[in-house]
Amino acid sequence: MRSALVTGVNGQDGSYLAELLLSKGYRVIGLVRRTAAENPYSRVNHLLPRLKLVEGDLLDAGSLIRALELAEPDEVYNLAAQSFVGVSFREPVATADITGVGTLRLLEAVRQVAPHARFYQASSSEMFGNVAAPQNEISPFRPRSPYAVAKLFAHASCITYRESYGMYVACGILFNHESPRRGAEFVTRKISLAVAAIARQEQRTLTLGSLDARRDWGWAPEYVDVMHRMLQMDRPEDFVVGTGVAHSVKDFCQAAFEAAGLDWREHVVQDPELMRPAEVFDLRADSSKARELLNWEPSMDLKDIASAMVRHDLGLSQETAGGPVWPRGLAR
Ligand code: NAP
Ligand code: G4F
Repeated sequence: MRSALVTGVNGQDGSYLAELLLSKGYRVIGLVRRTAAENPYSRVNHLLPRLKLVEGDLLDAGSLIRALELAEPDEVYNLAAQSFVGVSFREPVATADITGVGTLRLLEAVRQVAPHARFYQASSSEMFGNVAAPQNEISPFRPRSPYAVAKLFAHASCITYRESYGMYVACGILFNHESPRRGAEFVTRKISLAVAAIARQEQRTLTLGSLDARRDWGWAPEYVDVMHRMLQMDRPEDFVVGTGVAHSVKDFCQAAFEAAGLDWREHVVQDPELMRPAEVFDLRADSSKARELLNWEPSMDLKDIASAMVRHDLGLSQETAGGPVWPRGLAR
C-alpha cells in the first residue's frame, strides 16, 4: 500500500486529492494545523477515519519532521499555503513565511527524513503576472503580488532541491480551478453564494472589484487528478495546467446569474476598495505539455462550472457530504 502525506488537506484541493488517493488504495495522512473553529475539518470530515490527520504547521519545522516520520510517505503533496492573493497585500510577511519559506521548510524536512519520497508542489499561474497569454513552461515569471513572490520563491526552491540533491520534485503550475468547496473569499464562490442569496431574496446586490480581469477557470477535481499523474512519471518535471480558455470576471457573473434565471447587470456593483494594488489581467494556459505527456484533458467549461457551483449553493446538489461531483469522463 502506497502512502501519501497531503499538506493543506482541509483546503479545496486537499480534500479532493485525499478522496482521489483513498479511492486508489493509498494510505493518506493529511496535515492540519490547530484551530479554535468549532468544525475545523469540514471539507474532510466525511473521509474520517480512513483519512488520518496529523497536526503540523508549515511555520514549524519540527512539526513537519514529526509528520513525515509518522507518515513514512512515498508521495508528499504540498498544497498548504496562505493562498488568497488579496490577503497577501495586507499580510505580506505572513504570506512569505507560510507560502514561500514554509515550502522550503518542508523540502528540507523531506530531504532529511524521507529523501526518496516524491514531492508535488502547488505552484501557481499567478507567478506569471502580466506576461502575454497564453503562458507555458518557458514563459518568464513576473510576479505582481506578495503571494506570487512567495510562490515563486517556493517554486525556485523546489527546482533547486531537484537539481542539487536529485530529489523527485515536480511543480504543477496550475491556473485557477474552482468547485463548490472553493473558499467563500475567492471571486467565483463569492459570486455563486451571492447568486443563491439573491435568488432566495436574502440580498439584492453583489459588490466586486475588477470585472475585466481574465482568468482560465477549470474544475478542481480534474486538477487534483493531474497532481497525481505528475508524480507517476519516470522523472520529475514541471507542468502548466489549465483549460486554455480565459474569461473575464464579468463573464463568470453572467454565467452564474443566468444559472439561477437572473440578470447580473441588475445586481452587480463595483467598489474601488476591492481593486488590488496591482492586478493580473490575463491568465490563459498553454497546457500542450500536460495534454501530451500526462494525457490530461479538462472537460468542464465556464458555464458547467458556474452552474455546478450555483446549484450547490442553492441547495440543489449535495456535494461535500456525499462525495464530490466528479466531472464527466474523469476516470477515478
Ligand atoms: P485553500 O483552499 O486555501 O487551502 C489551503 C490550505 O492550506 C488550507 O487547508 C489551510 O489550512 C492550509 N494552510 C494554510 N496555512 C498553513 C500553515 N501555516 N500550515 C499548514 N497548513 C496551512 O487552497 P486551494 O485552493 O485548495 O489550493 C491548494 C494549493 O494550490 C495552494 O497552495 C494554492 O496556493 C495553490 N493553487 C491554487 C489554485 C486554485 O485555483 N485553487 C491555483 C494555483 C495554485 P486551514 O484549513 O487551517 O486554513
Ligand atoms: O478568485 P480570485 O481571488 O483568484 P486569483 O487572485 O486569481 O487567485 C487564485 O488563483 C491563483 C492561480 O492563478 C491561485 F494561485 C491563488 O491561490 C488563487 O486560488 O480573483 C480572481 C480575479 C482577480 O482578478 C480579482 O481581482 O477576480 C478579481 N475580483 C474582482 N472582484 C475579485 C473580486 N476577487 C475576489 N477574491 N473578490 C472580489 O470581490
